Amino acid sequence: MSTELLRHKLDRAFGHLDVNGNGKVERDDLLGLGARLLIGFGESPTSAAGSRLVHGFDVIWQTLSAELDVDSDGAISPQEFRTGMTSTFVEGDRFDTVFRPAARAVAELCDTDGDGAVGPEEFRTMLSAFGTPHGDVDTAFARLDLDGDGSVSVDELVEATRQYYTSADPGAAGNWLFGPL
Ligand SMILES: [Ca+2]
Ligand SMILES: [Ca+2]
Ligand SMILES: [Ca+2]
Repeated sequence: MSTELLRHKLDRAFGHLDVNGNGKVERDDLLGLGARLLIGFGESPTSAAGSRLVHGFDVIWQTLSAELDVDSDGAISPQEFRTGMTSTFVEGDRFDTVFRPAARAVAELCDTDGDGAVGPEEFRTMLSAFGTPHGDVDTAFARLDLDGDGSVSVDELVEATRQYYTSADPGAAGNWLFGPL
């Protein structure tokens, strides 16, 4: 177990969420990330999959601001993020109620043909929304495709998300969700 590893992953996650790069995570960042995913997949925000995603990101923002924004300035600083993510989702075990539905909404958006599996192209579209360099995407996909059949199931993707944000196990496949650490 490595708390250093988890801290490193959370710092990277902060970078994913700070979409406009101003050093803090605000509501606009979450909306921006959701919009990037919708545009990437050509999905309307009012479709069933689109509205699940928009709702999921809204719930995440509501929760992050309620739990993590300790000084109530409407923004989450890197320090607030690191401390709050650990107490709320790693030790506090709130992942399943808050993150899991949003992770599932993202995974289902990626599964464009609805067969329960995400292929390399769909995965590439997802990771480009999170800013992962193109050269790292195939490495990440190979690590997540545990049985090597060329696809990652929606369930595996949701579990990988949980591992990325909450696991301190250096051997967790989900550490590779956004490419090499
Ligand atoms: Ca920001
Ligand atoms: Ca704050
Ligand atoms: Ca597979």
